[in-house]
Amino acid sequence: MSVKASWDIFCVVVDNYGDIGVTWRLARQLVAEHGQRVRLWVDDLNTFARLCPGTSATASQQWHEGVDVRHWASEWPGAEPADVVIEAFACQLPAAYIEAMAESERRILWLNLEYLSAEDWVVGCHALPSMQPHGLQKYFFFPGFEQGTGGLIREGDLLARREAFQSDPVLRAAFLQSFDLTVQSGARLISLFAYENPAVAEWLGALAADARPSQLLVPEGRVLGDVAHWLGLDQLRAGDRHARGALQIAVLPFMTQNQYDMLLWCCDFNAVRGEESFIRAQWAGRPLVWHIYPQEEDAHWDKLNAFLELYMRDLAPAPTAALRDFWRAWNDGEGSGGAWSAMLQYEAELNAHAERWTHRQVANGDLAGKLVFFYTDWL
Ligand code: TRH
Repeated sequence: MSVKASWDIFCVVVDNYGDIGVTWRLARQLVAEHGQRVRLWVDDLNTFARLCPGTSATASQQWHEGVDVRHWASEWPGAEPADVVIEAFACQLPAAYIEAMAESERRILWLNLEYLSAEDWVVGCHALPSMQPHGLQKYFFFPGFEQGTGGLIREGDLLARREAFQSDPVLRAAFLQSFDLTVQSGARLISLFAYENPAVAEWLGALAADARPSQLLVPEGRVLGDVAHWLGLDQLRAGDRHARGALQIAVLPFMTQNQYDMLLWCCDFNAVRGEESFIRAQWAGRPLVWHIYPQEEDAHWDKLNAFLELYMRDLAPAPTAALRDFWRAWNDGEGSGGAWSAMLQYEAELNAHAERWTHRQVANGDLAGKLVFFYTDWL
């Protein structure tokens, strides 16, 4: 049985949506499924408001879905530390807060929630403590894809909701209709969420030239410039529709996290990026490609290859090679058209594999559950 505790989650929005996307989802789940009391400290409420419409960009305190959301202003207002303190992605806690943790008579668990990686050292480093000033200890909590890691964020009812949605064409049609979309008979539905990516143009060319029609759904974001350029346009915005050959393109508004899940569930193939959308696409049980966040000195390639190694462990050699080629082309900008067409030969295997992978990940447990268990065990 889990203890009911108070949690402080600290999030600095470095750029994009991943940092707040992960912490907001985790905060909600700790409240909804584990009955925990959660404060989420966010330094950038404007970015938060994009994910959570209805949010005030100026309020120092507000409640959303049972989470006490605090603006983490540059001047620290002072606060009694919670029982469990999570600094997300190595953000720096306020010095006064750390002092208050050290002075507290309660035992306070301090965790750094790390970025997601499939590299093999993660299992060895997960949950290790490190000594901090004032005699405090901090534990490094690593999400991951294997037993012995912190798992992935997954809501308890997610798979059931996803399966109900995917098995009911009426739900899919209604969701798409809410964006004024109808699926053309026989068309392949694809979502696209990526950074600026030179691989996009060749890939769009392959889709336009394909015998089977495709409908590409692109929520507003950084990749739109590449799509516009390929179409010969200066810019694109939500609501725009274009067609070239067998390809129809629809630009959608940036949506809520729940809507974005449904978009992923609707599609036959999902192009995702970063960390959070990458995980959500895995829960969709459909083939995907990952535009990994580029890091200095190409460190992201190690992460990408480590994931592919794990993901393809029980996949036959031919689809393995085809998938690897397409992921490489997608991330290094060249050869995406040919690699896409080659990969389509293995569509059936890759579909079945995506579903198998989802269930393998479910068997690893989930991040929020593992955090709560870790705290209960630590007490
Ligand atoms: O926005 P990102 O590129 O975030 C990245 C990564 O997290 C990366 O690891 C980190 O280092 C960097 O930021 C600073 O991609 P990510 O992680 O997929 O986050 C996107 C979030 O946006 C995710 O929660 C899904 C959500 N989303 C919506 O809610 N609506 C939408 O329409 C779309 C396209 C995404």
